[in-house]
Amino acid sequence: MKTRRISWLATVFLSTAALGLLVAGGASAQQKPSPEDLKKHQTTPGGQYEPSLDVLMEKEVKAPGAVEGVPGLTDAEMQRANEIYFQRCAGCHGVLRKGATGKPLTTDITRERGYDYLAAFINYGSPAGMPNWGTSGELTPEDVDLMARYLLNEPVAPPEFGMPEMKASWKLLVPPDQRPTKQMNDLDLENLFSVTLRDSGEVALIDGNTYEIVQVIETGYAVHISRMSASGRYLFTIGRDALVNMIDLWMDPPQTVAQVKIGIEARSIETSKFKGWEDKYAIAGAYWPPHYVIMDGETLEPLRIESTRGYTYDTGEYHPEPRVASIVSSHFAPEFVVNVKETGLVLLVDYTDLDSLKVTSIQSERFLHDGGFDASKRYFLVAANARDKIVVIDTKDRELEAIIESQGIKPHPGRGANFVHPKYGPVWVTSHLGDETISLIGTDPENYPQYAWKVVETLEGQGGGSLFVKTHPNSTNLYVDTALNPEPEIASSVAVFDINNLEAGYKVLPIGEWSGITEGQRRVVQGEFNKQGTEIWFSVWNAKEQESAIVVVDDKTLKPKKVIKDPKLITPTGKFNVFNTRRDIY
Ligand code: DHE
Repeated sequence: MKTRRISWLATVFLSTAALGLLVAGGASAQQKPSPEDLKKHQTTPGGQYEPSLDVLMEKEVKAPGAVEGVPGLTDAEMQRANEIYFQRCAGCHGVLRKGATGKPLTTDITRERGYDYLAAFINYGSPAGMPNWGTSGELTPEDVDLMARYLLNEPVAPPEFGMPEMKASWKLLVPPDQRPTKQMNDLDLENLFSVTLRDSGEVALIDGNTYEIVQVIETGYAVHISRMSASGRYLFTIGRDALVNMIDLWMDPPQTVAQVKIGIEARSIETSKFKGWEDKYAIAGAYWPPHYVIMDGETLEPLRIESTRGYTYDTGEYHPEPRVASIVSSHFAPEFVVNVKETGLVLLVDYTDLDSLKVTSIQSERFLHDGGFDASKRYFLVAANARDKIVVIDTKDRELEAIIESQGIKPHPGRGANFVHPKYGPVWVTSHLGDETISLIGTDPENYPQYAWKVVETLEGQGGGSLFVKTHPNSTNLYVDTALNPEPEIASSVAVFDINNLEAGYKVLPIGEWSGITEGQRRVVQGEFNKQGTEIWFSVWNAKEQESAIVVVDDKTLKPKKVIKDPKLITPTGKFNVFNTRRDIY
């Protein structure tokens, strides 16, 4: 069953605390920790949200050669262990097992620790962040045994994917000279929504006025995000399998005009937006291989690949696989802002001359993930989530502006939310995966210098497991989802704050209940406003074979206005309104 794939591997593997717990006082490595200690080992929502390398996990592998003193694996065991590793472990410990947010698991380390130690660790986890895979029931005792043996063998290096492979995958389905010269359909394109149908490998284009599904378009697997060209004509999607689709919204009906695969695992896509460079280029970032690729904005022809392999900003250690996380397009310079997770570098990639690429590399903080602009679109705020920090980049002066403690555990803003606070002026908001904190950060150094780049206020939300916050310039509400909260009621509802009366706390909108769906987990995720800012859409995200829906909420009355249901609406997750996405309004 291919349902939601959120890996449960977390941070530190060989922590001293856990080592002490397992071997202290000569206790056997497999000795069961006390019930008190076991509680500390349980995984939190913050620890659950780690990359799952779904494409690499399906790669065919063979049993490793025999090594003296190391337990062997059959071909079938190797295949199964590799799947588990890429789904649950690689997000933290790295594709090559050389460490990322988690510690390295190379054979020099694992063989020294030995089978018993590894099996106990996988079974019980550690209070420092390693999930309790065995005792939580996520892995069977057989799987725990298998993974301990797998880790004693050499890792399998996944294939590289360079220009020859990209070029071979590139399909120009409708060349620019065969495309329409004006909009051929009568859709209100600015109020169209591109909705990820995660597990069916499609996006649905939904009319924001009539709520009708206009078109379902085949894409890569589990599209992560949709982004718009500056002109608003082309829609770009990126699948987890790194397949980029370029959809021409002027065609009747809208359809894919070009495709290219830019790697093996990917999450981000963006287009050039600076004046004079509109629609000229697209850029996509990959998790594997670790690189970004600049493409022609009309054809998707890959033009330039740049590797992100290199040195961590702080310790200067070589990192073989720094993943590309979020990418945004500067409005103040002809540059892309590329966030590299493991090295903690923010790259300002100047796209004016692709032959002599100029890249400004800003040292910031490690494990950069998602983020968005402030309301002026000058400052880009991005979560360094494993360090509980928000990094602020000034895209006008092209430098680091600030690094702020987010005041909660594991900030996860999506693109964040901007509003004018009655006391602190313009603020940008993030919620957190690890706890209920919602942090408001002052973003106007000119008019409110005393509040700029400070957490000026924190709100208490429904709980941890929050992924996305949202508001709109025409709204006075701030919406906070809690899609990954372990409590079904919290995961299927949304908290809404009145921006002009934040002290009053939040109201709960029971979106899952409003959807009328009674089966499944009903995770309610990612609010997205319509163009006018009068209604907000939430996905009710169920497993693939269960019913899902989109619930449209009236922003004034906070009542449900429409429930969009359709057999084609399979596992809807992210929704991207053309106008808001194109203008970076959130
Ligand atoms: Fe996302 C944004 C990575 C899991 C839905 N997600 C992003 C971005 C990154 C990212 C780097 C920012 C892209 C940009 O702005 O250029 N996401 C990851 C992961 O590594 C992670 C933790 C695990 C994984 O294996 O992918 C992960 N993400 C998820 C989910 O489980 C979600 C809920 C459903 C899914 O598709 O798997 C999910 N991520 C989203 C959405 C956005 C996003 C909807 C864009 C939100 C927005 O409003 O901009």
